[in-house]
Amino acid sequence: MTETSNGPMTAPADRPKDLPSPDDGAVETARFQGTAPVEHLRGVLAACCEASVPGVRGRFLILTHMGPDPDALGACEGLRLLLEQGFGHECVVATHGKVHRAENVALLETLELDLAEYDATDVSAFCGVLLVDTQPSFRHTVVPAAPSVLAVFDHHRSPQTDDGASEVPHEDVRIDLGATSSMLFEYLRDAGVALDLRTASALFCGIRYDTADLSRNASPLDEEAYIETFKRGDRSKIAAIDNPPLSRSYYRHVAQALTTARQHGPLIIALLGRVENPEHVAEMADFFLRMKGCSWVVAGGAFEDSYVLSLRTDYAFGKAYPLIERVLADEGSFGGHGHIAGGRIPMEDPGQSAIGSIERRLLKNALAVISASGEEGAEAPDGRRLDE
Ligand SMILES: [Mn+2]
Repeated sequence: MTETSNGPMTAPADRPKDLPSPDDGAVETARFQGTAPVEHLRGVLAACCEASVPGVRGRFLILTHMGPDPDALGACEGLRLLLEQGFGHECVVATHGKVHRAENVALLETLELDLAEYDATDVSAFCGVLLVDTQPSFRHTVVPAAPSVLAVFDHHRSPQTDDGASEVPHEDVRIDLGATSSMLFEYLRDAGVALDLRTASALFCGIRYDTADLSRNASPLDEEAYIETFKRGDRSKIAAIDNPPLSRSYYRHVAQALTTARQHGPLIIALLGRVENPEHVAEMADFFLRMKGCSWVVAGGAFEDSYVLSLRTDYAFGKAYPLIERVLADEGSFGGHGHIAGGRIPMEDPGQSAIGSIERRLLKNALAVISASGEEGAEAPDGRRLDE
């Protein structure tokens, strides 16, 4: 999940449209001293096997961030196939945290993914941990103290990649990639492992989700992976995952969001108070971004002991990451890439008054971005209702 990582700060500029995004331009790819990534990984895992005792030798644990999205799940499935079919190891994929979003639940159920509960997993039964679509230092990522993390596959920027220092023997972080699933496609391709229906479908859904069908952040590898995994995937299942049944609470949140949201010039802001499902915050952000005249959306809602924030920008407007940094103004944690960003503010007292004061601060910060950029809409502090 991009929406939970911390990252180095970029200096705010006056106009959000002109802000450089931290993922602009820079391409950081682990090179492994000229060795192909898949061969480097093979060597790291083989060395781990050699150094470990017979009971755990050759058994690896694959983990990702909490509340995994399709790219995280797709990459887990790709890595599972690589370890089992490419390297002849055993592995378990374990997830942490409930999956809420309808598309993600549909992916799990339709493809019948074999996932273990992290909390019910005996980590001492493995000789090493591999992490996908996140990094050990990111929030909302749980890694055991032992065994150690041997490999990281990710496309999110991180403080670690900036200084080049890492204790992970195989760290493949490519911020020029649209999806971690594309990276795992490359490993499987280079290892000569044939994609089965389930893995191809899972990888495809991951690439589709993170690149919006190659419309954003898509590199040539993402394009190749998208096409090849679609060819080999189960098309009726892929279609079913894309149009999942929606819960009644989804429609309740649509109604609530429509009455709560306000338009301030190019911004729609929908701060929903308490929500029944944290994924509805991101869903409402996507929903409002489609409105004509809307260039960016800030949606938020309180779930359990956190206030969850989602920010979206349209393609012409600019990157989401520097905007969420300014909307949060040093509260909580945040992350993002391209036109998507998310944040989370921990709440010690999740009562109505605490939620209200967080929402007032977020609104004030978002309006300050608009007035700094000279956009119309800042002079009407209450904004415009969407049903007017
Ligand atoms: Mn991803």
